[in-house]
Amino acid sequence: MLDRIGKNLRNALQKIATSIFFNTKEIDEACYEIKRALLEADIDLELVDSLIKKIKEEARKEKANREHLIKFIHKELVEILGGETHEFKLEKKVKPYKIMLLGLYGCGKTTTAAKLAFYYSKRGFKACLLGLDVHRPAAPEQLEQLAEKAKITCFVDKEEKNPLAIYEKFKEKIKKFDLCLIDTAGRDVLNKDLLEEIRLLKEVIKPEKTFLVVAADIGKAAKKQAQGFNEVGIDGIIITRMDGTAKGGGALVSCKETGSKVFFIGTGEKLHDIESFDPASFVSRLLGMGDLKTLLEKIESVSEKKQTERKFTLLDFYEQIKTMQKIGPLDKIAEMIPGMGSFAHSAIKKIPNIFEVQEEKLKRWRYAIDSMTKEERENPEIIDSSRISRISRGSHVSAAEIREMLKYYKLIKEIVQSREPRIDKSILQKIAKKFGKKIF
Ligand SMILES: Nc1nc2c(ncn2[C@@H]2O[C@H](COP(=O)(O)OP(=O)(O)O)[C@@H](O)[C@H]2O)c(=O)[nH]1
Ligand SMILES: [Mg+2]
Repeated sequence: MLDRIGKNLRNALQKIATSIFFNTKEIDEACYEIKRALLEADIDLELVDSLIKKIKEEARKEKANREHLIKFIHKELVEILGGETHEFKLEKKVKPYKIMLLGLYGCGKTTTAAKLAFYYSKRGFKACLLGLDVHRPAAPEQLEQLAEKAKITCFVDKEEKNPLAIYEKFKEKIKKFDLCLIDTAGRDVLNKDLLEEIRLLKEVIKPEKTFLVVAADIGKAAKKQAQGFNEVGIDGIIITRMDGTAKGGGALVSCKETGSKVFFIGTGEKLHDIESFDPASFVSRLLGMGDLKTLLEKIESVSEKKQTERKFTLLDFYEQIKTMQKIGPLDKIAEMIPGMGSFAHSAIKKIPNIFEVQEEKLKRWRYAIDSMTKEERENPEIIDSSRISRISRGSHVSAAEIREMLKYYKLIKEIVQSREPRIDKSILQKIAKKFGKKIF
């Protein structure tokens, strides 16, 4: 899922981010790729079409630009894949906190029970497993094996055929644990028999939470399952096998549509292949932008400021460099800088070390900035040799280093302020000349 849909979406966004002319043709091409990626992920055609329509409308708006559009696409994807940030929190007060897993045959209940027990035991909860799958002959052994690997206490009964009797048998023992993951039996299809069994189990055991487990491969069919199981009441969904199929997108969308939240996703067969699901960071990762949020916010604030005062102070510069250091790597940043066309982008990549300022150096720059007057910070152009000597004495930073910082400042200022008009060849040639590098 992540690999494929992510790659296709990333291509589309790259197109937008690095387009030289922000025109209809480029937007159409990007939209076509987004559409293809989402359909491949088994997301409903109608939904995809309405998203594409929204993107095109947004792109036509007067204030539209690359950053805005990328942010818009991100926001819309988050909305259809899960909406607001939500997190499942275990309450330590209830003991044992019982989580019951439901689902059809082969969806990953048993594996997920063990994964979750492992997940929470690593987070300081004393967890145990309770096997109530009396339908599959090998179910207790499978759970035991997984429990052994995870070093988790496991309660199973290989003879007993009544799940409630098994529960009664271990009821007292599980009270010693913070958390008990309950594995239940599935069926080939969702039928009355299964729903009755679950209803009964829920009534007697009264689990704190009941999660439906679905495999990502079923794509948009997850909707029907989520609706069906909701008859007995579910508190959330876990989607497994997100690693093996592109259809996870469809599964996520369908779950969202039923009003159930997806709390975890399974991303492999191993015990640690489970992660808590947060729509916003999931989409950011999908789009290959580790910290898209921070970066976009930064761009936004810089752009807003520019519109009102069109000033770029040394402190802005300092913050910019710091953000770039945090976000890295360079090529990703370059794509996101306002006004950075693909031409400028590829040229910037050829200038080594512009943004790779060392932590130590950055500290000394800060000392120098702190030794300046307010006027100097806001209008670094006025800093001449005598001012440099004074700042150097006051901050114990060498004059050469202050000069170097001012050189960087001018460069970044040029890039940041060149949004309208965009960076063109002449600016890059100027930059190249300053740094004595041949980049063309
Ligand atoms: N690749 C992958 N395989 C998984 C994942 N979760 C479960 N499986 C596999 O799916 C198969 C069925 O899982 P199982 O837990 O036995 O399903 P159950 O019948 O619902 O209990 C097993 O081979 C698991 O190893 C996952 O997140 N990724
Ligand atoms: Mg099982």
